This record gives sequence, C-alpha cells and structure tokens, in this order.
Amino acid sequence: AQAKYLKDYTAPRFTITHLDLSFTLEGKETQVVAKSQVVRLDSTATCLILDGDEMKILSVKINGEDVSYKQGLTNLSIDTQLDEFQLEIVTQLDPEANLSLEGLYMSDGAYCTQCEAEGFRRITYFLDRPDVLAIYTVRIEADKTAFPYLLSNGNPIEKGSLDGDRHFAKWHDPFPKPAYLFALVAGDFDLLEDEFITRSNRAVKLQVFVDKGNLNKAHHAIASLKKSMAWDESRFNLEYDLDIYMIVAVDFFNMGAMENKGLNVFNTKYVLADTSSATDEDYHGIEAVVGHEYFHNWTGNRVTCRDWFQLSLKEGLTVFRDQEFSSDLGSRAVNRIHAIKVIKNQQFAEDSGPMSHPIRPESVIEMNNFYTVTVYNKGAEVIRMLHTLLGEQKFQAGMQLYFQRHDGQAVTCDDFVAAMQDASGVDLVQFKLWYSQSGTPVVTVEEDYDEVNACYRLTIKQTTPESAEQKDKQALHIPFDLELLSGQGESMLSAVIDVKQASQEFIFNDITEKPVPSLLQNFSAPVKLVFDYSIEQLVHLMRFASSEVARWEASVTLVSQSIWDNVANLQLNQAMHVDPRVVDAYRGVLLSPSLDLALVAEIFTLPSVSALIEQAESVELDALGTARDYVAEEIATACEDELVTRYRELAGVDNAAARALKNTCLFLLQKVSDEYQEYAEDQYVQAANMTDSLGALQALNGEASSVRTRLMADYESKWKSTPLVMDKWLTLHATCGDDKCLETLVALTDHESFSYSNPNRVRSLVGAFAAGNLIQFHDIEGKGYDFLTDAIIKLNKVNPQVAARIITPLIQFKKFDSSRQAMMKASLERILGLPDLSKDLYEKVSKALG
Ligand code: BAL
Ligand code: ZN
Repeated sequence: AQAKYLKDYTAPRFTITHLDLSFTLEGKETQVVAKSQVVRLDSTATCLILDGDEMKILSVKINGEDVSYKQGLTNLSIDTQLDEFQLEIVTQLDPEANLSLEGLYMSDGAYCTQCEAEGFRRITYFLDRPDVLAIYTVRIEADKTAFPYLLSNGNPIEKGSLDGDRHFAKWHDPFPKPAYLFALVAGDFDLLEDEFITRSNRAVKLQVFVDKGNLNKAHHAIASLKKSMAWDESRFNLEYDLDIYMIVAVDFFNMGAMENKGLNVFNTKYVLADTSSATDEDYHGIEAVVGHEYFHNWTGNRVTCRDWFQLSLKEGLTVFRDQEFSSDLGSRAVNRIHAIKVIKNQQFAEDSGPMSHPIRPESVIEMNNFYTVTVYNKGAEVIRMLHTLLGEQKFQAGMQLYFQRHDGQAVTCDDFVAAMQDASGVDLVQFKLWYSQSGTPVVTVEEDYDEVNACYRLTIKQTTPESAEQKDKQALHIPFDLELLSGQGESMLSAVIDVKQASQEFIFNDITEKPVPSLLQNFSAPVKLVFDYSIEQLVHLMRFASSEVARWEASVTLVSQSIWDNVANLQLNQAMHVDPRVVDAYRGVLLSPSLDLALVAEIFTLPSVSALIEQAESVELDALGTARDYVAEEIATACEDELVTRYRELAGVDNAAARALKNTCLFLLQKVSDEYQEYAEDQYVQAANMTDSLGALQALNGEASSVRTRLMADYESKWKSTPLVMDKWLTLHATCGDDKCLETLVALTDHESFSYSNPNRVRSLVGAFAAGNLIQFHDIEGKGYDFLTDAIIKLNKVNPQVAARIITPLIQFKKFDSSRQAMMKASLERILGLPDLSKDLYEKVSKALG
C-alpha cells in the first residue's frame, strides 16, 4: 500500500463538467451508464486516467464510438488527443455483495450509497477527487413495488412507469459538486414531511425517510432540521439553496451521517427517537448531527476541499458550527465540557500515539483512517481559537469573505485562514502552525506575587513533544484565557493573553492581594496545562470561578490529584486516603442551590480511566483502577445523605438536566451500599422514559448481581426486535465491571442481536468494550486483546473501515507495562500477518509496530 503526500498535490489535467448517470437497479446485475463531459485542462495531457475499483466494465465509448482502454487494478486509462469529448462508460456492480458499505450497497433491502471519501469509484470510473466539480443528472430505474422511492441529489425533474412493474425517476442538481457528495437511495420507507420558509420567503420541502413502522420516531429529527436552518440564517447569515431537503435513515452505515447535497443519508442512530426508546443524550446527539450535516451545505458543499488532506477545512469548521448551534440552543457550559472531554480523553491519546497527525495531515495511505478526532475535534478547537482571537464580529466577517471568494470552489485550509486574516486585520501567520504541527503542546505556568508592588507575574512556557511523524516543533500562537480571583472570590482581572514564545512573562499590575489564578479557562487552546495547584486553590476555584467550565475543570484537577496520590500510596504499600477538603468541596457542589443541575452531574462524573491515563507518562493500570474506585467510593459515602436527598427531590422532575443528576446520584449510591440496588430496580420498573431505564441499568453495571441479571433479561425481552435499542444492551454488557464480562461477550457474538456485518452492532459490543472497559480490555492474561483481535480479523474481510476504527485502543500501547505491551504487539503482529490485509488496517498496524 502506497502513501500519498500533500506536497505532491497537482491540479487535475482533465476535468468533468457534467455527468449523466443512469442506474438500472437489478440486484447482482445492477448497471450504471455514466456519460461524462470531459474537458482537457492541460494541453500536454494525452492520457485520461480514471479511478475505479471492484467493477465489471461492459463498454467504454468516446463520442459514441468504442475506444480501447487499459484497465489497472484501481484505474482505467484512455489515450486521447481531444480537448473536449463525451465519455460513456457502462459498469456492472453487485450491491448485495458489498459489505464494506462504500459505494452502492444494500441496507435492509434498500439501495443506498456512501461515496465519501473515495466510494464513488466503486460506482463508475471517474475523476474521483474533490477538486473535480460536475453538474449531475441522475436517472434511476427499479422495481416499483420493492422500491417505490427513487432518490438522488438536487431537484426531481421527471418520473414515470415502465413495463414489468418497473418505474423511474430523474433528478437534477444545479450546483456543481465533487463525486463524494453524490447519493442515491431506492427503497420502501415511511415518509415524514414538513416545510421550512427561508428568510427570503422560499418554501423548502423537508422529507425524512425511515424504515416502515418508525414514522413516530422521526419527529425530533425534522424539528432539529428546522432549528438548524433557522439558526444558520440568524447566526451565520446562510440560507438553504434547493427546493427540497431529504434525510434517509439506514441501519447499515459506517459513519454517523453523510452530507450529500440535498439528500443526507443518516445512520438510524442519529434519526430515530421517541422517549421510550431514546435517551436525552440520544436526543441531543440527533440535534447535533442533523445540524452538522445541514451546516455542511455551506461549509463543505458550496465551498469544498481541494484535496483530502484539507478535510479539516470542512470538518473542523462544521464541528465548530454544530457545537455553537448546540450551545446557543442549550447549555453552553455543558456543551463545552463535552467537547473538552473528547479532546482530553481521545484526541490527546491519538496525538501521542502512532497515528499522530496534524489537523491537516501530510501523508495518507487510506483516507478513511483520517476521519479522526484530530481532524474533526482538534480541527474545531483550532477554529474556536480563531474565533477567540478575532471575536464574533470579525470572525463572521471572515466567513462572509470566505464565501464571497470561494463559493463554488474547492479550496485549502490556507484559503480559509487568508479570508479570516484579510477580513479581520489580525496577523495569523504564526497561528497557521496549528494546521501543520501535530502533537499536544505542554504549557507550564509559574506564578510569582510581589506584594510590595502589587504586581503578579506569570511565566508561561510551551513545548510540544516529538510525535510519531514529526520531530521538530515550533512555538505556537496560543490564546490563553485567565481570571484572577481574590481571597473573597471576587474577579480581579479577566483577560485572553497571546502566548507566542517558548517562554514568556506576563505582568499584571494593581493586583492588591495574592490572587488565585483560573488558567486556560474554557480550555482556550487544546494544550496540556501544568500548574502546581494546591488543594485550597482548587477548592476556591470550584466555588468562585466566574466560568462554570472553570469550576468543572478545577473539580477534575482536584479529584485527579487525589486519585494519583492514592496510586502512589498503593505503590508504596500505604493506606489510601482522601483529603477531607476534597470531599467537602464535592458536598458543597451538591448542596449549592444555584448551580445548573447538568453541571453538578458533570462534576460528580469522575474522570474516566482513559482521561486519567492521558494525564500520566506511564500507568500501572490495576493501581489506577483501584485508586479511582476508592476515591469514588469515599466521595459517595461521605455525601450519602445529600445524594439520597437529591435523588429523591429529582425523582419526578421532567427535564434532562434533572434526570442527568438523578442518574449520577443513583450511580454513586451503588458504591455506598448494595441496599441502593432497590432504588435502581424501582427506577427501572417505574421508568417513563429510556433515560431513566438506562440510568438504572448503568448504575447496576459495576458488578454482577441478581438484580442486574433480572433487569437485563427484562430489557432483552422487551426490546429484542428493536436493533438500535438492543445496541444499548450490548454496550451495557461490554462495559460491565463483572469479572465474567469477557466470557459473556464471547457468547454474545452469537446472539441474534449481534452481527459482524452491521457497524452499529460491532461498535456497540466490540468497540465499546475496547474503548470503554479498559480494566477488562487490558486483562493481564491478554484475553481482552484476543477478543478484539479475533473480531478485527473477521472484520478485515467484511468491513475494513470499521475494523480500522475499533483497533485504536490496541495501537495505543505506549503507556502500559511491558508484559501488556508485548501482548498488544503480538496481537498486532497477528493482524499484520494476514494474507489479505486491508489498506485500512495495514496503515495503522504498520505505524504502531513501526
Ligand atoms: N463527511 C462525513 C460525515 C460528516 O462529517 O458529516
Ligand atoms: Zn462533517
């Protein structure tokens, strides 16, 4: 497998301006006629090379005449002297045999497509690169009874009946687009319709297609779509551009959803919801993903990427936009906390592991491996830093200039930053290093207070450690948000300072008493902060910081310090111990009448094992697990009365924040005594919604018990015919603290609710285990590694993209002890030795073993 490099980018030598596609959907013998209007851009080019994979060619014609061509393994080349011509290629495909879910495939009896990043080349031979933009006209023909709905991008222009109970539909998309945004769906669905009137008074038809019988679960998705459309008009001044917007929900899907122009294809997980089967978190996820795909219509579709190295141009920006959407509609602090957790728990690990890459990668073997937390979520943090540096008004001016300059084009991250710089007048030259430099900067802060001169000094140093693919690092431009608090808890100063050098001093005058600093507030840059906070300082910040996010951050630092102190105690064979000030601070939060309940729930959700691992250079996992359990138990036991009071108070309250805190209380009470199992059982039995049912099961999931067994069996019998809801049950099993967890999982791979061919099922069982049950995954005998490796070997043939996604915890072995590392590497060697190893797995495994 060959790597491609950003530095080797060259402009296309031919382009395709118009594409007429005609699909005859006939199962294993599906045919595609592709008529491309080809234009030669470089007059010295005499060979047209098209991308293509896994198709049978039936004919190739230029201007109606058969031509000779050369077929390579993944391309087709045609010699030509013409400047402009019509190319007609007829291919035959078998969508039923396509389990990789890229290109044209079947999901539960419906035809659907996934073309990003490089799936279109499995439909026809084409210039499958995002800088070739064409106007598409699509005709679809299929059996009328089995496939009453025939959908593609743009606007419907024609439809009709054909002999033999067949019919056809024709679609035209007036906006030139790259092939990755093409979509086709043919199937039988329930349809929910609505309408959105844009600010310029145009009516847009909204349609959500779901599997038969699920109509009542589509309302939240369509409501979320309308909110997204209104929000993009009011906050970003962006209006929808076609007369129709369609969303189709399918159960077999590699990603969360896909932003195909006018025809989004969604994973059912991000569409279907009613209160009995979906949690508050599911509702929130649907709103965010519906928003995300909608926002792509401008950031991704109207202005797209020049090449795939620029993926963050559309993804970082669109994640930023969906985060802002969620924050404007809900709690800004809680949304921010969720985004911070993704960076600290997952992105930092990626950045210090073998797959480390800048948000704009420089080399890629399999593009599907780069739909990462770095490109998406760190990419969004980079946009957020720009927003912090420019402020909302100048940022929006930058957006407007970006669209003015580049509407209808395929552009680069540099083009985006140039628009931001030109519109704002802010110098972004050094800032651009965030696009090219990988690794997580470590920012070390030291304080010094001069009482005589009322002068407070911070010395801020930054260094970025070497990463797997990049040695030399430069100082970055870091917007550093801080607040100084007085002993009374008053805000003495609030500022965002520009940290630009490896070492820099900042002096604050007229600071009349030694302040408590709240540093890197709101996580103003994706860096690791090192500051020697005392317990008193952290407790002070938890009580007084103006920012709710800063209060939460202080609690995380405080409790993490306590956990690490106890890891040290265990290693020295000393008794474990939690400082009473830690417990008191937590109790104070629980008793505070003014704090947002969702924020209290966040504070009482202790940092995950994976978040803790990211705080250390190396870990003794067993000690870490024991210390974490101990600290949780101590806090819960000390706050028992308050937890019970809160739990009871919130029992009947019908809002998401109240439910979140109630379920957190229930979870912690299980650590105090088994008598609280009864609370969980009562809650499960009386639950009026899935949030409460699942909250009860999650609370009981720490260990085996007869209550847990009983309720899990009840859930199974109740939901066994609803796959999406059974996914939650699979994940509960995968993340259970019971010693027998792994035995159960092996057995569950034969359960009727599990299948290796469905990505949601695989992620819920195997993925959730490896990424979310670290203690059992890193079982000292290596059984967890074997379980994951066996699954990956099966998936290598079935769905390499999913295989390469769930392998992540196995390649991040650096921080573990040598015997675990040896077993993890042996597992990777087993995978590397496969005779038919996919590119997807090869790239990750070879880098890990590198
Ligand atoms: N473009 C792939 C799915 C998404 O990020 O929206
Ligand atoms: Zn996206």
